[in-house]
Amino acid sequence: MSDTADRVLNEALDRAAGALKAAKSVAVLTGAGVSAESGVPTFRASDGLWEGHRIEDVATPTGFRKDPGLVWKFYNARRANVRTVRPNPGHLALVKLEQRWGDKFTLVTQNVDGLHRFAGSKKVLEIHGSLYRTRCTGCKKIEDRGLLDLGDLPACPTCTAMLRPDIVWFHEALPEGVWEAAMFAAHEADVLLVAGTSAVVYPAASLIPIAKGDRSLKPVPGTVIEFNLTQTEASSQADICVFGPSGQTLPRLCE
Ligand code: BV8
Ligand code: ZN
Repeated sequence: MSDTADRVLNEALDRAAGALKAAKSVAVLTGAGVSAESGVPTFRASDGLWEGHRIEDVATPTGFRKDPGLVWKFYNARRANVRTVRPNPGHLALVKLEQRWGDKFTLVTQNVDGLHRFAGSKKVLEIHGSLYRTRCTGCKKIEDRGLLDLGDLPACPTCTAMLRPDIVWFHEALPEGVWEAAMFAAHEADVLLVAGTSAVVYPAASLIPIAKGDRSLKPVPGTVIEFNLTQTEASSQADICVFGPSGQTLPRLCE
């Protein structure tokens, strides 16, 4: 990395460490980028997950109704990929930060790969669901099924109706309670770390203005610190932007 880039990075990290030092409560919003260095493909990069599959076909209720076999093929492939990956130093750094702030630390993730839990994070709000869980289209039972291949049309062991991944698809509401907890954490946060997300998906991305107090009475606006490789929709709202791979930049906060 050039001297200038190095200096800019170190300055941003010093400012981020300073903001964190003064913070009584911290919230984090992560996206696919924090799992990229573990080998989990992101969504909107050139080799993104959506390549070869239109969102409508694999990540909407209509797509599932139309061709549940295709949707299960897509999700079984992602479950197979996640079986082979491990948390990276970015996930582990967030575990350390949680240990420092205890119950004043809330990790909100858009990721469904379970890597934050695998790394040891305790309080993880999975606002888009989880690859590990299935939900029955009949009796609505939600079960943790691990990552085994469930075949292309798995049936509910209780009522034999078709199972679906317990994932929030587009045009679906986020899980009751989980989303409210995420909004509360962002509202209460003195610092919101936004790591590895393009910040284009809503309502997840609205945690950023909520943390800043843009739309509600928040005594002191929260400080938003972005960790990404490049500029995103979050960058213009961030107080500090730390550009670099999160597997290298997040651990610097724990030094
Ligand atoms: C809903 C599950 C209503 C699938 C996903 C305004 C308000 C509310 C809704 C909307 C709105 N505007 C539009 C909408 C509709 C829609 C939406 O947001 N559309 C977008 C595309 C415009 N939202 C919805 O439909 C939501 N539901 O609104 O319901 C409702 C309400 C009540 C009752 C009924 C209905 C549901 C959204 C959830 C969709 N499901 N996932 C699955 O995972 O299989 S979203 C999907 O995108 C993933 O969850 C993913 O996590 C998420 C966001 O993507 P990112 O994580 O950011 O990944 P991406 O590839 O985009 O970016 C990666 C970033 O990492 C990049 O910036 C890259 O630079 C960076 N990076 C890469 N490597 C590294 C790195 N950074 C650091 N280090 C690295 N090494
Ligand atoms: Zn059932």
